[in-house]
Amino acid sequence: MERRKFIKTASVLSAGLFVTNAFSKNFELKIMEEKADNLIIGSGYGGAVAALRLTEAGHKVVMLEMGLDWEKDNGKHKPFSNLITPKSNSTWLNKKTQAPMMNIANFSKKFTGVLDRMDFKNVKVYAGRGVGGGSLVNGGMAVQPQKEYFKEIFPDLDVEQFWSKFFPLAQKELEVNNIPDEYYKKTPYYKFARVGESEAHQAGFKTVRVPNVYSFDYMEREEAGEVPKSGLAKEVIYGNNHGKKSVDKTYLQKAQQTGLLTIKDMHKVTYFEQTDTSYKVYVDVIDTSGETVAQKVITCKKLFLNGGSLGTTQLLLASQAKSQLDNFDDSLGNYWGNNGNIMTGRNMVNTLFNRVEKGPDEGNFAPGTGTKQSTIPVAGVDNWNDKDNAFFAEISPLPMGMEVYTALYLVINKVPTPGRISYDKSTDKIDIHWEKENYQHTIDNAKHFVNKMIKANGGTPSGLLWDKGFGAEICYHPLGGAVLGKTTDLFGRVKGYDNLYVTDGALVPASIGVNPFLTITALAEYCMEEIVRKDY
Ligand code: FAE
Repeated sequence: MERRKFIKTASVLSAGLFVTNAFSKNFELKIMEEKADNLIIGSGYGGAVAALRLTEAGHKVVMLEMGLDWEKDNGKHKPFSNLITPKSNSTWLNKKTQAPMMNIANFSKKFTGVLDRMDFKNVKVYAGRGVGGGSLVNGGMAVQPQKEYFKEIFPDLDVEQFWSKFFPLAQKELEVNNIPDEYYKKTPYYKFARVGESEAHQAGFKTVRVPNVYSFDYMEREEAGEVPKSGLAKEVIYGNNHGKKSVDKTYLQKAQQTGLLTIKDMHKVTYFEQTDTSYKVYVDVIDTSGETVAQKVITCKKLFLNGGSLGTTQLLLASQAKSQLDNFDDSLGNYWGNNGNIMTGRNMVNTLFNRVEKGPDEGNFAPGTGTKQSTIPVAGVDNWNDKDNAFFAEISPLPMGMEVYTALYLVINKVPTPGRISYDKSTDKIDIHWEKENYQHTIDNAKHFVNKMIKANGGTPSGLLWDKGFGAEICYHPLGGAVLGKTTDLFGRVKGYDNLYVTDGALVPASIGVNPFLTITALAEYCMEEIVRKDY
């Protein structure tokens, strides 16, 4: 019905003209027809890699993004908010912030802010909105997975080629760097991480230092007072105003320099259909309150879906249902997972005296995790090789501007039993089927970790946070739904359809064992190399 409504109006149009959509609930809604050779939906990691590799090879690209281009009109909707005093630009179309904790801010109006949360039974999925996608809101941790686990997840890929070519390429293009050891050891802003590492060692765990896309050169200058502060001024999940190399500053900037990339923000794709030689893509153009102000039908030769795990899977399932696309592989919507995400914490108050006397680093520390904390994580607890309790725990900051005596962790686990995404045509919404069997092991592993930390260092679980201290609902790393080698071929070409591609987090089946964007970028590089070479 919706499709007929849209097409009936659009079919009387010639390219580029406006008309009134008399069938729409909004009487004055305009519909436009446009054309593109290559259309990319979504401007996160997958979309950014596709844009650079296509434009570099001389192909014109139009990219659609449902969120704002935060840099347009001289950054009119910036600065981004910090964690403590968020404004409406922090949050995607909600009058209250939706962070994993500390949601005290209310706004008079909804705004197309930078951080979105999509709530389902048992899981709340976070995503970045705007040109740059998740790279705008994430912590920048650029972690390479364990080789053995990568092999297990992608048995058909040439692992050596990934290690020698695609991971280094992704690291170079994303401008990954490491925190200098000297700086890490002396700055008060990383006391929380040093304490975290030291306590983990006391508990018998191994820790690793983790590369990041936040410029540590910039951060040192922040601390010296030479440049405006960002990572050292509580900015991260609501966007960084400085310092972080989000993909709008790397891949997309390079693609734009070719002169062949056009990015259209505030363009929310609803579904697509196939004609004999092309795809017709249906788009709602929205304003900053989320209202649809115009509609478009964009006809393209090649269509690249890069809306992230949930966005891409929703577009495929919605198009299957509304446009009778019957050739998709049965795996579509399956192999979804939260990368084993669970947040947990440890309350350190009763460790105060321990720490003063003989605490970590031979008593160099005053108690607690510090009043000054960088928002950019650089260390993790690597327990991946423990067969019974395999996990990787990011040592996360909790920059409240005062000593909170709380250690915070984002724990990443395997996902032995993946979930599934379904689509309901009557509501035009997806659902995630995610039950205890999918995530109970993440709670068990997090308990094992926190209990060992408490035994060695004192403290208690952070009972006031989440469900008795274990936030198994919080998902920063949605993965899967249109998986490589199943819903697509081994290079991201959607099975059953020509000229239709997926090159984002939807390709990764449920988990990758570490924070995922470096892997998503490397996979996109690998897919695009083949697609540019063979399909043009
Ligand atoms: P993504 O970056 O989500 O990009 C998809 C884009 O498509 C978005 O801009 C959407 O607005 C847009 N879009 C979706 N649907 C539509 C539509 N229908 N029409 C038009 N546009 C659409 O996808 N990962 C790490 O590796 N390290 C970290 O430190 C880290 N920290 C994180 C912290 C937070 C708070 C969050 C939320 C995530 C974090 N992640 C981290 C995860 C990482 O950002 C995520 O895996 C990638 O961004 C996924 O990349 P994709 O290209 O798949």
